[in-house]
Amino acid sequence: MITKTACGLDCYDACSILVEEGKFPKIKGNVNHPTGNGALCALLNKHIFEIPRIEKPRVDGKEVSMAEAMEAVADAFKEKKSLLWRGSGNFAVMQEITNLFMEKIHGSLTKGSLCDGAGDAGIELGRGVNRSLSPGQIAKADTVVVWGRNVTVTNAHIMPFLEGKKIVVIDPVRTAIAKKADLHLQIQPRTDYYLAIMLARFIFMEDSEDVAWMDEFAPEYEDFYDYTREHRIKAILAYIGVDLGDMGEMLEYLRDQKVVFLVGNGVQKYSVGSYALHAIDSLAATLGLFGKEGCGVSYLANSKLGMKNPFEVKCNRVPKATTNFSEFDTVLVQGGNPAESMPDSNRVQKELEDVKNLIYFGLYENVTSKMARIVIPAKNFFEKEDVRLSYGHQYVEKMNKVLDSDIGISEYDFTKTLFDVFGFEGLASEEHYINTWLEQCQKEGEQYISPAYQEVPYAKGFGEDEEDEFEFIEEYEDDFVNTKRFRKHRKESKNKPKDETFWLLSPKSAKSLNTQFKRDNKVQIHPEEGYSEGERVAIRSEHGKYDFIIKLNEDIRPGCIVITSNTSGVNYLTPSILSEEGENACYQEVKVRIDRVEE
Ligand SMILES: Nc1nc2c(c(=O)[nH]1)N[C@H]1C(S)=C(S)[C@@H](COP(=O)(O)OP(=O)(O)OC[C@H]3O[C@@H](n4cnc5c(=O)[nH]c(N)nc54)[C@H](O)[C@@H]3O)O[C@H]1N2
Ligand SMILES: Nc1nc2c(c(=O)[nH]1)N[C@H]1C(S)=C(S)[C@@H](COP(=O)(O)OP(=O)(O)OC[C@H]3O[C@@H](n4cnc5c(=O)[nH]c(N)nc54)[C@H](O)[C@@H]3O)O[C@H]1N2
Ligand code: SF4
Ligand SMILES: [Mo]
Repeated sequence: MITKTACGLDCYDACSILVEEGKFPKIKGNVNHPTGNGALCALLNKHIFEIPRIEKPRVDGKEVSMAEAMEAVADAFKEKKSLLWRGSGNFAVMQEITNLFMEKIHGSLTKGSLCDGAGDAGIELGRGVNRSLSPGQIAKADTVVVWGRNVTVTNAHIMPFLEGKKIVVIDPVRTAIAKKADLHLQIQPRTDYYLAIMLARFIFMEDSEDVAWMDEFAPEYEDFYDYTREHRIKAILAYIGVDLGDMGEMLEYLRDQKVVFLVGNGVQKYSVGSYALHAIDSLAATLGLFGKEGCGVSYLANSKLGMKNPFEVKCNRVPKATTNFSEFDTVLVQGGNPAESMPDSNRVQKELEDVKNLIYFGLYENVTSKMARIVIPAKNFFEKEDVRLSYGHQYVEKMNKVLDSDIGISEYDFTKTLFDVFGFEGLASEEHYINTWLEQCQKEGEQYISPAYQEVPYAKGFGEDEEDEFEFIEEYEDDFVNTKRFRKHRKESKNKPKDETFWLLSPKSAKSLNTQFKRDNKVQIHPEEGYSEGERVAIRSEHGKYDFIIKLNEDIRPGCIVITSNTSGVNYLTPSILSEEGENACYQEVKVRIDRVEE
């Protein structure tokens, strides 16, 4: 018999999966799914079944039964101050059911994000709500601008929708798609805001703006034009690392045609991340790219838009990216690995050490699980019922339990056990919650679709009720280049031939899902920086230091290094700060130095 489920990993694609039951169940992609092509990625084909699971619960280093471990969890939650810090190791909706218990004990949850929060905030400033642009619409574009998204690695199932299009890539790294693109602007990191503003200014200068559309939907465009003119062309183009020729070429791909900007996480891992998205949206509005077939800006969409969340609770919330764990007696880490995935590992690990009861609820051993007093193995997404929404497309999948396992406990059963021990009332059945999510969806035959889905988003207008105008960006203040730490780097390098600090880029890896699955130990750098393949180096920032092995790569922009997000130690280098909007982590708001290590 063949059963259906969907991939629960935090990924744009949210693939539908077919499972052939039997002694050795076989999994494969669902060819009949609107965005699937029958193939799954290496994470599912290989790594997920190779990595050893945590099989037995532990309390104070000793293996115990699940019942004993859950008793210890319940005792820990009798302390005064408790926090639930949930990661995105499993992206399905039932992860959030533990909120219901936290509300009952007046515990704390987190707000903000490690991931897409800054960009999301920038989109809301312009459009009011962050709607999904369907792959079907992307397929109708003439030009697709892949802007800070490493599509072949993180979003492989979008590739068939890009076939035959003119492709422009904006990325400091010559990624696989950049190599095949019609144009690649290998810009300096953290300059996307400027690039978008410059392009908008040029569009106005050559009268290519869409006046008819803006008169109706974005009437403040004269002010926006004035705003773009406050930006000096020559100095800014030099800062971005492009010239007038590049700009001219780029305009060829934007002018008088259907354009989609496929924007990823890369542009917004900064304090000013929201401005990058707001500026890109403002450029799109100048070109009249909203509310039309084959046009738009696609970012990680708000997958819960239009849905009533049964796990929405009123709790105190602390910022996720800068959580002070030591303020709590009990911390439940669920589906995450903050000791490695959060910025500023030195600070985070010290804080976690000070927590009296650190509970790790997850699948795999990692730095967080090793530090925990109580370890609860979870069931993986094949072993429980759930619902998968997607930030990359509009389709919603029911996730069925397709494998049996003696290992672990589901989030529903974990919550139910705690409700029972504490004598709390009001937890409905698992089926009730699953149905609550599914019943809100639109349906096309058997296929569930997000209730907020619109074939052509923003056709009537902006905001939740589609009655608002588009709001252009009108301010940008950037302290980073004027801060002490930045000046210090420049001063130190004054007497040397060149600036010896590097931008630290930490994109995703094809072999991992953040810190799940294969880990790495490399730093990638352009050969002209003078290091040798295999050489061990110490990389340091003002936040910490860690050793990595050099891997030469001509595709990296000089002045930058790449350490993928699955690399042990990368977050010793990153800062505990929040983005100006969206309370997001700022993994790339840092410059680093490289020291050779004598061996
Ligand atoms: N330097 C740098 N760091 C980054 C980033 C970056 O770009 N640069 N990216 C950031 C981003 S975008 C994200 S989203 C975060 C992700 O960071 P986290 O949310 O901390 O995710 P992971 O590190 O992948 O850890 C996920 C854990 O979830 C557990 N897990 C998996 N499935 C289940 C389940 O069904 N139930 C339970 N209970 N547990 C489960 C696994 O054991 C795994 O250890 O990392 C961030 N970290
Ligand atoms: N295989 C795999 N797939 C994944 C994940 C994974 O870990 N592994 N993680 C999932 C998660 S949690 C997320 S959030 C998504 C994110 O997936 P993406 O949106 O693709 O984000 P990243 O991989 O972080 O970075 C994307 C690109 O941005 C570029 N970049 C870096 N800095 C800048 C900049 O300043 N400007 C511009 N224009 N580009 C820049 C990088 O070089 C990189 O090519 O992927 C998901 N999919
Ligand atoms: S990780 Fe992404 S591409 Fe791979 S199977 Fe899951 S949803 Fe599909
Ligand atoms: Mo993410």
